[in-house]
Amino acid sequence: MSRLILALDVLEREKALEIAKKTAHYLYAIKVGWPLVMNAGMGIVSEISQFSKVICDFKVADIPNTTRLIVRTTKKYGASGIIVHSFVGRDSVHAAVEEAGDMDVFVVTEMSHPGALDFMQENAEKMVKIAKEEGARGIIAPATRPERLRKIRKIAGDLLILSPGVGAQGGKARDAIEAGADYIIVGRSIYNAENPEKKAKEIMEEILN
Ligand code: NUP
Repeated sequence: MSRLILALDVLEREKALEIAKKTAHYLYAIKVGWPLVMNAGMGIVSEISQFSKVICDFKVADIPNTTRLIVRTTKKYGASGIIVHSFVGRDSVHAAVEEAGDMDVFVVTEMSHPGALDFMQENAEKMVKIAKEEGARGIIAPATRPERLRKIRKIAGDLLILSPGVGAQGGKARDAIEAGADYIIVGRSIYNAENPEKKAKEIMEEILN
């Protein structure tokens, strides 16, 4: 099975659907975030859900009640997963997992960009612990820092690790898999490629077991 997740951060509904349909058979899931939803509406989540798993990257960072409302609405549109922040605290992650039911919750730990060193890195292990103890399905950890990924893998137990930062941010897919990622998230390298389908196939093959 594919271990590749496409980050579909394009701004037009038609372009999003075209790339999604052409690449879906090489993917584990399609990740949809604010850039696409703000332009195409939440209906795009339902449309893509017809032929692919959709993970909504909403990086929810709010009080438990608001978190519940966002998670419930995301589920209503047919998403198979949602990404939430954990720096807001255990109660918000708890609310997300409880409200999600059979929808997967993925918790952000240390992010992939340089700014993650300002606050996130020193708290990453606590965030992994919260994800584990609150019953999340997985976590997000950086392909840009394989050594950190390796460390996080050691304490993550059964949690799935989804790893962004490959390609445009400088990380390498194979390195991230070797450091313990279960799935690789790739955006620009695929959707900006001349042939997104071919590129998705290439990366998918690179990270086959
Ligand atoms: O730590 C994170 N880093 C990251 O890049 C957590 C994320 N969710 N992302 C997302 O992954 C980011 O918002 C984008 O949707 C995708 C990476 O895209 P690209 O750098 O491959 O274009």
